Amino acid sequence: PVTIRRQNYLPFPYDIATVRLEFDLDPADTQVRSQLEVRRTGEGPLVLNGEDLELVSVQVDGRDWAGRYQVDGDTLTLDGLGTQARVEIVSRCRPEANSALMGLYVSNGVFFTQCEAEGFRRITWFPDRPDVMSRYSVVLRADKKRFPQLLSNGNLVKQADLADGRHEAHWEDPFPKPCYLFALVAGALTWRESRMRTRSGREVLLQVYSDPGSEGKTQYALESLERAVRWDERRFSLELDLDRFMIVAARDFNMGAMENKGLNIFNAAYVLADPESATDANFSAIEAVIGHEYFHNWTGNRVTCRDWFQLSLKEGLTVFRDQEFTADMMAQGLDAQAAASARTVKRIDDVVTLRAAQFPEDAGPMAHPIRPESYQEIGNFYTATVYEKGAEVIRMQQTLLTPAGFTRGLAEYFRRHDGQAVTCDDFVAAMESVYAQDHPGRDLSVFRRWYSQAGTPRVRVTIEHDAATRRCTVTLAQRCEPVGVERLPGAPAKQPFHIPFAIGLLDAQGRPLPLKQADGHEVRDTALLELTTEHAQWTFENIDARPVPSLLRDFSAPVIVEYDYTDHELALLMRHDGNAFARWEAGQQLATRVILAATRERQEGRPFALHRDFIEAWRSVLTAPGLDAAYRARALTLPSEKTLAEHMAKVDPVALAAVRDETLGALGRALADDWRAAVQANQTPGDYSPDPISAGKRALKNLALATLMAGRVDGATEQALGQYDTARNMTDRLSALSSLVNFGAADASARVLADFYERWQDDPLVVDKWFTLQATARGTTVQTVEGLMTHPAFSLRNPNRARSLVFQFCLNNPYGFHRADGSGYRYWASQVLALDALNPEIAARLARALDRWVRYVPELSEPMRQVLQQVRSHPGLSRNVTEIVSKALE
Ligand code: HT7
Ligand code: ZN
Repeated sequence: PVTIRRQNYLPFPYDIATVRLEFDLDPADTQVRSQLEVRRTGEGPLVLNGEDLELVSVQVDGRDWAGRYQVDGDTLTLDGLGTQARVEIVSRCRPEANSALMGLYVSNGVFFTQCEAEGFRRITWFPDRPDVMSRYSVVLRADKKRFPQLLSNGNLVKQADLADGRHEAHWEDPFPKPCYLFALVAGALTWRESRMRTRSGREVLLQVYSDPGSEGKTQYALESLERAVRWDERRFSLELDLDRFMIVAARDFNMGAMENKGLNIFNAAYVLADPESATDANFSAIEAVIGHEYFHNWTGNRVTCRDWFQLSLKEGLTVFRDQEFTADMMAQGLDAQAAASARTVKRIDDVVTLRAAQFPEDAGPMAHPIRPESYQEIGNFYTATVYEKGAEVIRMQQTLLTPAGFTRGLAEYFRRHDGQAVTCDDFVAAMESVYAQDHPGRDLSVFRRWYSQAGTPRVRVTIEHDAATRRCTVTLAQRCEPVGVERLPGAPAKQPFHIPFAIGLLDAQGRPLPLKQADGHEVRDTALLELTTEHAQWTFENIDARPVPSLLRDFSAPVIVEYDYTDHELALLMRHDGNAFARWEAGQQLATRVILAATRERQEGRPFALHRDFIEAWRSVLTAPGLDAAYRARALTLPSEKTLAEHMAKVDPVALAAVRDETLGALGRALADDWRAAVQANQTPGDYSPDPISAGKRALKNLALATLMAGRVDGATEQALGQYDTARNMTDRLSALSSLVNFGAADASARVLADFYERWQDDPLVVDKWFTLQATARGTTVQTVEGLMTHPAFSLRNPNRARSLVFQFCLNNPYGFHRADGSGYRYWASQVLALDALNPEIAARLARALDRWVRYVPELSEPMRQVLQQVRSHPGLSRNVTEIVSKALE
């Protein structure tokens, strides 16, 4: 496979000012006529990309160009062009046969496109790269009965009926864009719409399209879009620049959604919701993803990426923006204390995701900087690193500049680059211009290393206290092991990062100490230490006794902190830390310590016992006054197996999962009365609302129910069955079902599972939940999953369905997947290969399940290695999967 390198970037030697596309849509055989206005700006022939296309004709300035063009694999090369030329290409493609869901495809009888990253080349021949920006006009023609709605980017300028029952629509997008933002949708769709006035007074039309019959489920999506439009105006003074903004839900979609200019295409899972069929988590994901795609209109579309190495320019920044949007929406309308807690809850959720998905990636064979240096298949680089770590890198810039400074920096970025395709470095330069103004003599040169170096830095903290001088010295020392290609001979040595490290100090009673530095600089209770070298020291004055440090408050940098707390200190922080994030963190650290110690004991054959102090620490959180339910639920949730595994020298996933379950069960039994009280105190009678307070109550109540079930506590099964039967929203129904399936008796569990399917079999998004529950259930084996694959509702071709069963089993069922007989791994190999024949992008995501095989105990790592090798040697393997398994085996 060919490796593409960032350093080899060259500008495209032609401008393409306008693109006119005419589609004669037919599911079996679609014809595309493309007219390009081309102007030479550099050297060489015009080289266009195309994949799976049948070339019909090539003309230049109205003349047949036969003999002066060549097709070589996936490129079309045109020679002999003058300085200016009109190139016209006619080609054909087969949307119905497109199971990869890249380019033009048909889902549930509707035409959709997906062009990012390199899907436009499956629609027509074109320089398929983000730095070629053009104005598009599009004509769509199709049978009017089967495809009554014909949608594309921009404004609808003409519609007409044609002969033979066909009709056409003409669309013009006033904004130049790269081809990855092109979109069309054609089919029979229903829609919901609203009009709003932007803050400069323009009226805009907002529309959400979906399958006929689903119109009752699009209200939350439309309201979320309205909230997103308002938020971007308020927070960053960014206004919707179009007259019409459309969202369309697709049943078959490779990712979450796509930000095509004015015509966002969404996985239906992030559009459709009502209280009966969608959970609190679904509602919150809908708002977040709608926000995310809408925010791309400025961060991604108005200013786009020069090349795909810069992907985090738009993705990291837009994830940061959607995180801020969600935090603001959660805090909206609450008093100051509740608002602060709601923001902390959001921060905790984001950090949990980062630690579970990105930290392992950053330590494994696919480790890459947020701006990768090379790739074989760009589809493999839509990663937690580019997205989630990318967002952390933006957040650190906001921390260093302050929110007001960051807003000025973003305005400067748009002032410099609106309408351009730029690099991550251009973004940092705009931020740096503000940073340097506000901090004379300083710059972001060390900070830029976050873009070029991979791996999670570790920061070791040392505290020294001198009773005589009443001084406390804090030393921070950072290190970051080389990862991925950084380990290869000749790779440059790793340099220190610029780490904003927020810290507080508590006295022995847990009271915050005012932080006065030796240079006279005084802050109330949190100091932001900027570590830019391997190690550095800060001294605080007027401190009587050795304090307890509260470290990396609000997770001010994506690093791992090393500090040897005593159990007593962690318990103190859990009770008293004024920083709610650090308070949560203390509980997680204590739980991690307890579960890891018990796992070691189990491996040594000793019986499980949960220490009294830990139970009391958990009781204190469960019963402490003044904590809201959402926060309490997070603070009482044990760290996930994925996070715990990162702390083990060699991972024994079954032992770990068993000990985590036993810990949960022991907490259920020891604190049964308190959990029962939590169930009673957090009922949400009345009409369902997904607001964060109600969702928080449901989260705590359902955690309590699951914990009681895990502890096999008297009355828990009846409680769960009662909740399942009487629930008036999907959150409560599914939580009860999940507790029963995971911890209940087999007959009760089978009965409710059958009942659930019976009720919801006509709703694909709920059927996905039904498959997921079974895929992840304790007790599920490969045989169970293979049985479910023969269910009439199962199809590997639909990514949501494949994710709900196959992915969930391989990624989130430690007991079933990691069986010592290797059956889980053989199943993984068979599914990677089956998916690869249909949809390489999805197959490559499944392939990553064994990324970190070397981290497992030898009884598991060896069979993992064998199946990885088997997949790698499979003839005809896609570039996508080849890259993943080859890197895993390197
Ligand atoms: N920017 C979008 C990326 C995307 C995508 C990439 C590869 C294959 C299919 C895809 N669908 C969407 C999503 C986003 O981050 O907003
Ligand atoms: Zn995005």
